Amino acid sequence: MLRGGIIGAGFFAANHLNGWRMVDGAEIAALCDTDTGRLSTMGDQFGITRRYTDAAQMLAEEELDFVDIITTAPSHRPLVELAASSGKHIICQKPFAENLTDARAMVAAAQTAGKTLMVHENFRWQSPVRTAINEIRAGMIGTPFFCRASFRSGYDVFSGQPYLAEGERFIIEDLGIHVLDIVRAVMGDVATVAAHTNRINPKIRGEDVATILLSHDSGMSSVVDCSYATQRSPETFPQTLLEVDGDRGSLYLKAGYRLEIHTNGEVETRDVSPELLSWAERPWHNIQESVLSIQQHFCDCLRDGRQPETSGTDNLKTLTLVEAAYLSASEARTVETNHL
Ligand code: NAD
Ligand code: 89V
Repeated sequence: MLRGGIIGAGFFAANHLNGWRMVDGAEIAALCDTDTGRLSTMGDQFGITRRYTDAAQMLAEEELDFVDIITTAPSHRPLVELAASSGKHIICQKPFAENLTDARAMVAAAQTAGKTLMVHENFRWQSPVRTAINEIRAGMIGTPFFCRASFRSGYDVFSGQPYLAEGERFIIEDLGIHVLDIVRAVMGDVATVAAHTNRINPKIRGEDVATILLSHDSGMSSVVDCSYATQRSPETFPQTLLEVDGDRGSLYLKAGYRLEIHTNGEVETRDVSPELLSWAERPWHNIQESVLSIQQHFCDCLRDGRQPETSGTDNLKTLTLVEAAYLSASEARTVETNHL
């Protein structure tokens, strides 16, 4: 049984703790947060008695195989470097880092330590999205030549995560990052990025609308469009909708978790709704189920000696798309990813 320590007991941490309870092959032995109130609330809720306000002390005193970092981005680099130098395997929440320099240093730290580093980039593990990815990878629609990945919502994310309203960057860094990662999983790596952004909600600092055109290494193209300023009924938060054209058919992940595969003049329709786990609640159940799936993937990879799909090294490519999108939007030009 792998023994893990959690760093960060804030808004999203309960989902990780609930997930870990269901993972085969791991348990959480200790919890750390600099905020004593959050530490005791979360520790009591999940019956974790080994509690720390200092991550270095937790790593020194506990016999841990891995750490699960659930803090916001500014603390990721020091915590990943600390965990790597303490000889632990690492999971780090997205956004992996505030910039590519930090992210590359974090990957290097884990490599030097010989430890596995996975970014908790969970949207490609949402079961509806995963079904779509698997069907495409299995060749159901042939070779894909176009993908549109769309996330448009008016859901109030700021009440649970007030920091999202405060940063200079918002939707691309927090949400677009997930959608860009899904597109990488479907269409492969990206050569150029052209983005346009807007801020519609006057109460926040960053951009809440982004439209991004990607040109892939394969020569094919994708569009990522995301918005937290869209009033729609029914509200689709937190669904990513997909439209993928291939040379032998097309695939649609539509609102309400409806998957359609169009081939040979026929349409196959499936309900691919995520499971409502016992501890989950709508509409977050889609995300909550994916937390468990990516945690299980991490344990399976450690057991089998494989790299996780969203390893630190892999995630550098997703983070590069985020940086490229901001650069493109600010300078109104197309950005080549290999120049970043
Ligand atoms: P939060 O601010 O509510 O919680 C973070 C906690 O970390 C706080 O309690 C804070 O005191 C603690 N902390 C910060 N630095 C620390 C340190 N050095 N040592 C110990 N504790 C420290 O944030 P959140 O909303 O829980 O988000 C955490 C991360 O999860 C963010 O990066 C966010 O983007 C990500 N997130 C991911 C998803 C997803 O689906 N993947 C969903 C929501 C949030
Ligand atoms: O998944 C996330 O990273 C969340 C949210 C869905 C609200 O964007 O921050």
